[in-house]
Order: sequence, then C-alpha cells, then structure tokens
Amino acid sequence: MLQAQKRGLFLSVEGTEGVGKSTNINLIENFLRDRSIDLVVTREPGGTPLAEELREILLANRDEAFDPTAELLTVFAARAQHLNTVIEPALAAGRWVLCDRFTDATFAYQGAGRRLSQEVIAQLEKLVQGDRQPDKTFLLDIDVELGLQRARARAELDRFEQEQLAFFERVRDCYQQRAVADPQRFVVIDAGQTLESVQADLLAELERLLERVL
Ligand code: Z5A
Repeated sequence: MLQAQKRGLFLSVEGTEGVGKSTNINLIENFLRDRSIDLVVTREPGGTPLAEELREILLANRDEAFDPTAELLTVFAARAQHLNTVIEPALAAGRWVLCDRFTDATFAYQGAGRRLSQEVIAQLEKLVQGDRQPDKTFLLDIDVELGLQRARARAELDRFEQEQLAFFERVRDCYQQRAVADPQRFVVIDAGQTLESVQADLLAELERLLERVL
C-alpha cells in the first residue's frame, strides 16, 4: 500500500544501458518539484560521500578482475550506508526519495548478469533493508542492442558497460521477470520509443500515481 501522507514515497528507476535513466529522472524530478513535493534525488551505487567512493571502486576499469562476490558485497555495503544515512531519514521525515537504481539492479546485474545466487542476494537484501522496498519502480525497458548503441554514442564505457551482449540480455530478462512478478510495484515503460513518447508515458504514469497518493 502507498502511504504518502505518513511517510515519504520511495521511487526507483531501473533499466539496462542506454535506456535514458538520467534523462528521464530529470523529467520525474521536475514533475514532482512542480507539484511542491519535498524530494531527495539520489542514486545507487552512491548517494553519500562514502558510498560514492565505493561507486568509484565498482565502476573503475582496472587490470585486476573484480571477484563477483566481492562486487556483490561492495554494492550492499554502499547500499547500507546510503539507506541508513539518506533514504530512511528522508522517508521518516515525510520526504519523497527518487533513487536512480536500487536492489532490483543487484538481482539483475550481480544475480542474472554475473550469475550469482538470487537466494544469497535475497538474504543480503533482508539483512541490509529488512522489509524496505521502493513503493514504485519505473522500469525503462529497451532492446539491449539499441540501448548499447545509445550508451556507446554518449561517453567512454565503464567496467559494466564493457560486458558482452549476452550479459545485458540476462540483465534485461531478469528485470522483466521481476516486473511480471510484482505488477503493483513496477511500471514498465517502453524506452525504445522516441524521447517524446517515453516522456509522455512517464508523465501519464506519474499523474496516475499522484491521483492515488495525494
Ligand atoms: N549496478 C550494479 O551492478 N548493481 C547494483 O546493485 C547497482 C548498480 C545499483 C552504474 O549505474 C552501474 O552500476 C550500472 C549497473 C551497476 N551499469 N552500468 N553501466 P548507472 O545507473 O549510474 O549507469 P548507467 O546505466 O550508464 O545509467 P545512466 O547514466 O542514467 O545512462 P542512461 O540510462 O544511458 O541514460 P542517459 O544518459 O539519459 O541516456 C543515454 C543516451 O541516450 C543519451 O545520449 C540520451 O540523450 C539518449 N536518449 C535517452 N532517451 C532516448 C530516447 N528515447 N531516444 C533516443 N535517445 C535517447
């Protein structure tokens, strides 16, 4: 159940590479601020100085291979810091939180992508988050090759973006499965459309959300 009056609402945005997350998070932020919603915009991995340092470690290209379990634990270490010092206090103060990625990304990238156990990830999720979940998750869904073309045209590739197509296909499948399994939380947006159409869909979903919670 959405409970905007008592606590803030926790929104997350997810998707594979080149899906247009940053572009569309700006749109969501502007939309909510225009309606005078007290909002914290943040991201994972990151969102605090310490967690941002862990993000740099996670994304950096280096010669030494990053052990997948070490990667998983680093993601959750950053999340614990972020959740306990930024997200939970904001929600408790009645503020809304708009987070660029959250634990769905861990199930998708470390679970499906790196082939780590979804069960182990669920145990870490419980340890770090208890029952805390985003109230709404906007999944921007795109054909993997199209997304990679967009990401490659944009900037130098980080450690994740250098993975092979099959890795991102697994990541996308996992996101889609999670959305099917939890249709109340997920809103799936076709991000392969023109930016205007993507944004029109997003705005329509946001209007619907606000009608329900305000
Ligand atoms: N990661 C993980 O492994 N496990 C975890 O638990 C978490 C994260 C939380 C960093 O994430 C990495 O962390 C991520 C997974 C891992 N892997 N990677 N890489 P990130 O979210 O910070 O990085 P990102 O995926 O690159 O997100 P981004 O910066 O928001 O990029 P984007 O989705 O591609 O968005 P964009 O920059 O707005 O759009 C890309 C380009 O496409 C840009 O030039 C736009 O102008 C263009 N664009 C956007 N929409 C359209 C449409 N509709 N048509 C045409 N062109 C468009």
